[in-house]
Amino acid sequence: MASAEMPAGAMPGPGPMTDPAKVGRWEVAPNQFRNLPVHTALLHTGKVLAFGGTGNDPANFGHPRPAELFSLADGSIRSVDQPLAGDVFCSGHTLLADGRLLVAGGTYKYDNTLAAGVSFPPFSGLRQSYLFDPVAERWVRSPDMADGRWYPSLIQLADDSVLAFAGLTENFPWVIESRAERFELAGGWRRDPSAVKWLPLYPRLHLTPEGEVFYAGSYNTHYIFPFSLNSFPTASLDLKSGDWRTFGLPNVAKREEGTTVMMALTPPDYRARVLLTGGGSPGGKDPTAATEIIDLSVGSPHWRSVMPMANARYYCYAVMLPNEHVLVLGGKKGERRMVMDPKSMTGAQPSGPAGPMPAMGGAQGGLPHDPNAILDCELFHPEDEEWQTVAPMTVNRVYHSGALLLPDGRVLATGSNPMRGTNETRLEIYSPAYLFKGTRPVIAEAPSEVLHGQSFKFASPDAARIDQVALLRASSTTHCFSTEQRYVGLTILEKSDGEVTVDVPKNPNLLPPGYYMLFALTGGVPSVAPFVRVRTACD
Ligand SMILES: [Cu+2]
Repeated sequence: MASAEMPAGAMPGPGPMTDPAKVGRWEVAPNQFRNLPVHTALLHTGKVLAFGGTGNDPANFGHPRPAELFSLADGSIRSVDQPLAGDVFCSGHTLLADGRLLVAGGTYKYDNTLAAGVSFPPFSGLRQSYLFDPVAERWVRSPDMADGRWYPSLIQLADDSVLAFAGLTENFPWVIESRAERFELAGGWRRDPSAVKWLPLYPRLHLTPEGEVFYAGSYNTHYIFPFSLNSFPTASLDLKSGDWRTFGLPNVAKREEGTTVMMALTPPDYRARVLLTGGGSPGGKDPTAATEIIDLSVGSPHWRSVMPMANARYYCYAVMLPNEHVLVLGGKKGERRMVMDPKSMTGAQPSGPAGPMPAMGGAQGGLPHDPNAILDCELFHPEDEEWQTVAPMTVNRVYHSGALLLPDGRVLATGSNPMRGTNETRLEIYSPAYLFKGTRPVIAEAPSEVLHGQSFKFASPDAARIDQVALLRASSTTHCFSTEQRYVGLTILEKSDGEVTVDVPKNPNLLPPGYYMLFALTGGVPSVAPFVRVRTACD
């Protein structure tokens, strides 16, 4: 019998680890970036912006590499051929209410030398800031910050102002900046006296429904002198009073290069819970699988240990999915520094398909596999607080990588920079199991803008079957986290023939203004999401 006619039963069927309806499936995209995508953002125009400035390569200093745009519609990638005056490598960023990306800080100088042979700290921070306009697809320079910031976190607040926290400053003594600065489109940057605190580099920050800025106990502090790890307990800033409430260290406190995410905020109570997982101690020692949840809706919030991941991960990403599950991907166990020693590799991976020649120096695309890199991905199920191992990636994602939810319900993984000048430029896209479970509901038509505190209707031929509706924030990410990733469930008020009516929460701290993906689900299977702009009635 010719193999083409072989009955299905004669072949081994898909096992639990290969059945896409159970574990999903990864696919490497046909095109790849030219430059290292240290920073990525999902734009409401259906493109992913990727940029890395000098991309951790001092050879590029003085001529940072251009940003690139990956089109979700046709998979093409093009450069934004617009040189910037400053180096946005290791900047902070967040999307604004109008869909522009605010980028601030970055690299002012590589490899500072304090004394002969002593390099400390290795970087100093840029004061510049930029806005990327997704419609014009151009950068516009914004006013400078008062302080340089290398590894800052930017967080958008309910009024569309942005706070920049932490970062190494421009000049000696390069202290980790304790003063936050606030950005407003109308007035640029000013120091914010209500937000003073020593925070580690790239503090994982989340805006709570109560309007507080919550520091979730993970960071990227390679250099904690003169501060000890114990100086950075989990804490929450009341923006009105300027007071920080501290909640102590996580149960496993060494969380460098770990990740945090605000879990799904769902009606009626929209309880705020933050998930913390992965990380380790500086240099990649003590990688952990430990996972903890803090419930910010209770009187005395505290970290509660839950089931650990199957893999310890130093560098990893958490991506909120439309069915409330959290996908964790990437990272590695073992030391942070990876030697690109052929003897330590387990066979070369196929390099990416033919395309434009990569432009940066050093090894490109198709990097060999580091045996310490974790290819298996894991899904956290919030209903029983258990992890499920799902389909493995084929491309390593370690330092300077990224991951974003896409409006079609898939997840994009980008970047990886195991050592200077060695750049992973392939993109790999995950289709979760829910895309292999039958017909997806369809949103035929939705409003382009909705208002806080008002209901709206969207058209769907599947209206009667829709049992879950959620807004997921279009977000930007770098260095293992995103301050703006957010899942806000909507109450279904009415389902009629071909139409669903839902309620938009009134509270802009719960639902900060900006672009969201509107997902409708039936039995956990999501639609493709149109972008919807959430506005406050008076903005
Ligand atoms: Cu970095």
